[in-house]
Amino acid sequence: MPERDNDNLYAILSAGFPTDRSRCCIDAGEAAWYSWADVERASAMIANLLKGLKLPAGARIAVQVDKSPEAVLLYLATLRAGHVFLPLNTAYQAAEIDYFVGDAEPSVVVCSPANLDWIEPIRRRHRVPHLFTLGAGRDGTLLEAAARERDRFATVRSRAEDLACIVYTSGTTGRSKGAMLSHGNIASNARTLHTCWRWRAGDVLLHMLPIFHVHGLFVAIHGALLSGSTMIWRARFDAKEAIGLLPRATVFMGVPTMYVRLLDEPGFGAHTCRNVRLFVSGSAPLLPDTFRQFEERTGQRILERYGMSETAMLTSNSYDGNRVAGTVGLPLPGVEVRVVDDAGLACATGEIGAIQVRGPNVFSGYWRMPEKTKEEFTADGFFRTGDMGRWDANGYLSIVGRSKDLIITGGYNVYPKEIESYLDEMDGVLESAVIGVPHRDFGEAVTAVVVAKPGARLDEAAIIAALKGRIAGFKVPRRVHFVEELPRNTMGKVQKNLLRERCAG
Ligand code: MLC
Ligand code: AMP
Repeated sequence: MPERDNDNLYAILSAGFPTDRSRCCIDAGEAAWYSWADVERASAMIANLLKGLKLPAGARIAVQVDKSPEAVLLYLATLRAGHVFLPLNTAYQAAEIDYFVGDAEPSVVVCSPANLDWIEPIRRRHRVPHLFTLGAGRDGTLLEAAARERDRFATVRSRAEDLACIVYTSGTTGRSKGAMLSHGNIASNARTLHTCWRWRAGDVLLHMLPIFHVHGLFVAIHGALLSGSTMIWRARFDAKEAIGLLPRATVFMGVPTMYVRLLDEPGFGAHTCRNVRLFVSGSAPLLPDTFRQFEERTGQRILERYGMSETAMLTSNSYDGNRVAGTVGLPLPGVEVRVVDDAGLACATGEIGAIQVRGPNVFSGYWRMPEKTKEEFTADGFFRTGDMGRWDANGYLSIVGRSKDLIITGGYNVYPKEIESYLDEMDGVLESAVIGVPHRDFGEAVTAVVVAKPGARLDEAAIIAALKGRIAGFKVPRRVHFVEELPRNTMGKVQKNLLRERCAG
């Protein structure tokens, strides 16, 4: 029975589970098939395991595991037990994980069995009390331990303002910040999208996104759970596999790279999408050309929406009305979005300004960074997104750039400063600048421009090789260019726009 008066996100999501619990919730092919009853029971067992650890209030459960249905169960169990879920990108390497564990001070770390060798020393260094493993093949110590637990669990009562998740976003200074999202923040967004995108019983979501970011974890999964819809579950995106599975789906969500890759497949067309009622794109700009080609090939207009880790979703193109290429649509109900000039005054239609937002979905602040949090909010409580935008005459928002120095590659964010600091540490490097240049597949490609120390001989392949294995692969520059000096303005600031022009193409 749905629980009343409990703002725990799991309690809210589970109110949408179908009455017939024997139906399919997660269909991961031969790998695994979970009914709604299985999801309830298995998440209860993991929640009991967590409860037995007697963790302090607000304990963080840091999770870096390969995508699997069991990883979702761990997420739901963490919510049910009233702890804080902290997902981590599987591409992160030791130095990156060391930072997150040191900063978040989790009580539990869950990692892939394959990574145990290098995660164990990190756990010891930061004195994390509990470490479990969870593999994509239902292996690892987490499920072994949970197998001994009861399969019923009364979901902990939570208040809307209680912390549910910490999602780390890369920081402009190179230091990642943990965005603190409450049960209420996430639930309000889930309910809004459920209504706006007309989720209904009988929908089938093809889920091919990673689940360590808000797109795959919140936007996609919550819509399916709240409407009692089946998820066809795959560990990663593969265009050919997607074409085989799409005829069974009614909803698909992806980053623009996935749409570009689908269009590159000659076998992709209207027939593939015959049962799909909604294609959603987000996390990076969808080129109008991709939107148009997609419509030509399939007859479907992709619905583009805009959001971020700190806020979940903010705007969406219309479900029933117009979907306009190159725009991210209208503010979602209950979300205030404004575009302001340098003086903080509202911009006129067509005028470019900074995007600021306020609403029940907006996070409360950055983990243990009160000063940074203060800087990012205005006196009247609007969050400064760092994105630049403009309204059109119909109230549709376009994102035209970013005030933050950020590269988005295939839907992943890379902050140049972080990569520059690794480059600058290298022998023979005097200084560096990292930029994003247009890339057909990834939208933007991370590109480094390096100045060598006098007499030093540097090599592109050697620099790339030195970075691989130290940082996540998507952050490693695809190209390294060498210059005599970096172009600077009169204030001494590197003119990245000039570098972007020179390195494009
Ligand atoms: C992988 N690689 C990338 C990359 N993904 N390089 C640049 N940008 C990326 N996004 C690199 C790998 O390191 C590897 O390098 C090589 O490409 C092949 O790796 P792969 O794992 O086989 O790549 P692939 O599976 O093809 O991945 C591409 C992708 C994936 C687009 C499917 O990146 C992806 O799933 N992106 C989605 C990101 C996402 O969910 N973002 C949501 C953030 S939430 P090498 O050198 O080893 O060969 C958010 C808020 C919001 O932004 O609004 O939603
Ligand atoms: P993240 O910090 O990973 O959550 O990334 C959020 C950022 O992704 C936003 O601040 C935007 O810059 C960008 N973003 C998300 N959706 C879109 C979109 N539809 N179009 C353009 N940029 C987007």
